[in-house]
Amino acid sequence: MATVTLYDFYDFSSNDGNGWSISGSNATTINLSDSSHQKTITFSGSFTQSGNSISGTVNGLSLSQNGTSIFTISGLNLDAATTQSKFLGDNQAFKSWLLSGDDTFIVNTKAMGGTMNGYGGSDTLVFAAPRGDYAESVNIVGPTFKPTMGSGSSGQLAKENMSQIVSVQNIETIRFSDSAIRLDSGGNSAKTMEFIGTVAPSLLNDLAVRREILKFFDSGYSMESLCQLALNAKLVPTTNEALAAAVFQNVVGSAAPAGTVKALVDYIDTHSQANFLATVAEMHLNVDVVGIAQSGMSYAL
Ligand SMILES: [Ca+2]
Repeated sequence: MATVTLYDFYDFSSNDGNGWSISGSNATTINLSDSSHQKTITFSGSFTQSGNSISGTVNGLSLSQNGTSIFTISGLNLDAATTQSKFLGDNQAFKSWLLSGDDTFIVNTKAMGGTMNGYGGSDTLVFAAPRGDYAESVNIVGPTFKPTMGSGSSGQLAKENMSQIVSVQNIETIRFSDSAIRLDSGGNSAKTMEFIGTVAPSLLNDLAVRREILKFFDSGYSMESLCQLALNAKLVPTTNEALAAAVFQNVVGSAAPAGTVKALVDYIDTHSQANFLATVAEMHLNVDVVGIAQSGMSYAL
């Protein structure tokens, strides 16, 4: 679980080239320079060096170019010998390994452009300003947002005060100072909207409710187990007839005909109230899951 602070744009899918050599080291720092002596990578931690072999622990990593910091990574806890071996191997495989956990990427520059790749884990890209500050320049459905979020968690984000487009890959959450967007389309964001749409559709646009429901799915609740929780808390009627009528009204938007209520009650009798709720939710009758897949789901912090 690393925290990456970007002082300039850096594409973690890129290749830094080879020819790195140690330019200085002590018990807490190892500096490496590339063959052109323009880039410096600094590993920080606690180290013991014996010839070319390094042992100990890596806690941080930073890259600078011509004396200007590009990024720093903190929060690492890596075996130094393994890190050395990975670093000397394939360049991209090293970054994929380094960023395989749940990482936070803090944007501390306007010089963003290109691809942000979070690799494995659940990764968050953080912008410093409130979402409202970006309302005219970053709008998830507007002209300056490039709505090409495909399946999974890829997409593009453009800011007016960033002249270039930021593409994200393997980034699950984009966070502003006051709200966030979850990009894991088909995952917990869609389930959150399906659940609210079934249980309390008047709250679909409540960003704080979305946050609270999302927490349940993020912590491992299934749709059916969360529906059971809603029943236990009496968020929905608990007699079969009233439940069937209420859920039909919620997802269809009009009262259910008597025959339909009877058919739904028959379903509940042979399954369960929670199973009925979950089954209806996963039909996403009143939730645009395609739109969520394309644009993500906004929620409150
Ligand atoms: Ca990651």
